[in-house]
Amino acid sequence: MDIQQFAKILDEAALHAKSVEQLSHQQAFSEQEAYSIQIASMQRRYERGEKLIGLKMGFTSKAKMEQMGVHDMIWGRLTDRMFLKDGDTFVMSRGIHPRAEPELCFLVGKKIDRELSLSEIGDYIEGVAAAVEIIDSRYQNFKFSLEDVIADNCSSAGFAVGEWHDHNFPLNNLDMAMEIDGEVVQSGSSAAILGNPWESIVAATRLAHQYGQEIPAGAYLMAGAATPAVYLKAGQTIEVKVERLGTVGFLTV
Ligand code: OOG
Ligand code: MG
Repeated sequence: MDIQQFAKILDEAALHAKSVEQLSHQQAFSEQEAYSIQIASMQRRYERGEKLIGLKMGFTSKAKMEQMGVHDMIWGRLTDRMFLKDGDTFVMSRGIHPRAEPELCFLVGKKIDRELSLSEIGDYIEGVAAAVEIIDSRYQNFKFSLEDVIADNCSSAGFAVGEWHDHNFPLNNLDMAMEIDGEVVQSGSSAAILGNPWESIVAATRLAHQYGQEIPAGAYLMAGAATPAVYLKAGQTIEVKVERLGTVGFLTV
């Protein structure tokens, strides 16, 4: 199979906001190969000047796995082009069929170059914040296999992070809600994220290490959505509210 060719298809789909057929319909490929396609497509972005600024976990909640019909955790890469400041505007025409989902984000304080245990992880993390992720599958109808979505950098398209907070309190049972134009469209608990969002960060260190990706100090780590994602339309105000962590959001045009 041609890793570079698949990487180009996905990169151009994202660049031109034009959906493509699932790659796995053309040819089956393994999870390992899917991560190689992800790296090759990200390489094309780095060559255009995008900078890697963090990693994200996906399918760390049952709600997300059930919504998308997949059954394993995945991880992807976040770049500076995806970053939104709180209150920023997301231009819908930059995406194909963008959706938003409520998350938590962690700030890495010290370089991580191995798998960390739950008891170690707090020492490497400097802060935690309410976050909202924008996902935008490059595949038609937002439909994919696990391998397809990995190759597509886990649908990553944008993310906004609220104010950083100290993390020395339990994160395993915080109310989380997403509002669109002031109406609650999704609500749940941080417990939906692997029972405890710290487990997602442990998994991120394991997977990053397994695939040879160092996590530098200053990196953002998105823990994965607590609820299903919701399609966006132009002219909306999206806000995620997390107990003890506050609010973060963006507008669409
Ligand atoms: C894949 C991305 C999954 C999450 O938080 O679970 C994800 C998708 O749903 O298209 O970001
Ligand atoms: Mg997500």
